[in-house]
Amino acid sequence: MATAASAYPLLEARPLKDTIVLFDVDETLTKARRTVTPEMLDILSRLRQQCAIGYVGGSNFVKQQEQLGSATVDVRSLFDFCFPENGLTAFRLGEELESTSFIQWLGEEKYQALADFSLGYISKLKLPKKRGTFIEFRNGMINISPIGRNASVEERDEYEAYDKIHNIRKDMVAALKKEFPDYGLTFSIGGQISFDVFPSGWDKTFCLRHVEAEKNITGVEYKKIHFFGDKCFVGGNDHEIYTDSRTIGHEVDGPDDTMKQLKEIFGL
Ligand code: M1P
Repeated sequence: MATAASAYPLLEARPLKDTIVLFDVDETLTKARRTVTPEMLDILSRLRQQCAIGYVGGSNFVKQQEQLGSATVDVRSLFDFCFPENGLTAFRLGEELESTSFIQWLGEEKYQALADFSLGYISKLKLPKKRGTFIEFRNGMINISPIGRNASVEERDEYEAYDKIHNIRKDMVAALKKEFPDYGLTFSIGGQISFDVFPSGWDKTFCLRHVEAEKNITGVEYKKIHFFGDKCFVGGNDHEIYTDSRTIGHEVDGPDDTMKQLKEIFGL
């Protein structure tokens, strides 16, 4: 699988070396859970000749490899910075950085109470369909899905429409907040069928520490940190980084809009 990034100037030699552009994944670089288009890859490649680029997604690395990479292309070769799970796992120029553990932070006992309550809550829900994997245990967070992560694309769409009417996830998040008020957790609805659970503060702004650390590695200080995302509203999983004082936020309405805005801003 291709991993080399040699087709691009060194970070310190890019024409806009004080600039980095970060992207959300679903509905920003790709349609939800779909693969990236050649057109998007082309525009990202041209942008990368000018400045550093990275993505920051809620999903884990495996899913981002599926969506942004391919069987022959390692996603880490396409971006200078890859930030799965909000940057709780991180790669710089293909190399893994120190990762941060959800279970170490929360502890086994509290985690089991949370998992047991969630599974009990889901067991009482009446939904059009239930599938499997109701809790996905990740490195830096857990992901809870009332229908289950094994749902097919069609089942996802059906669930999402049902959820919009019946507020399944919103109500479940409210119940979790009520049950565990002192856990210090954030519950973030970022996709179609699930919500992410992580310690408060471990939202997408978490990745900015890796971006800021570049000045200690190559001396490059990112003074302009652009962020493109679609869920920038309060409660959306792009909100914190979109409104952070360190970033220049751009709200998009799907991948086509991302490409349109990139062309306008960077003259690509
Ligand atoms: O990237 C947004 C979200 O994508 C997935 O959500 P869903 O499966 O509900 O569509 C998940 O990977 C979630 O963690 C992530 O935040």
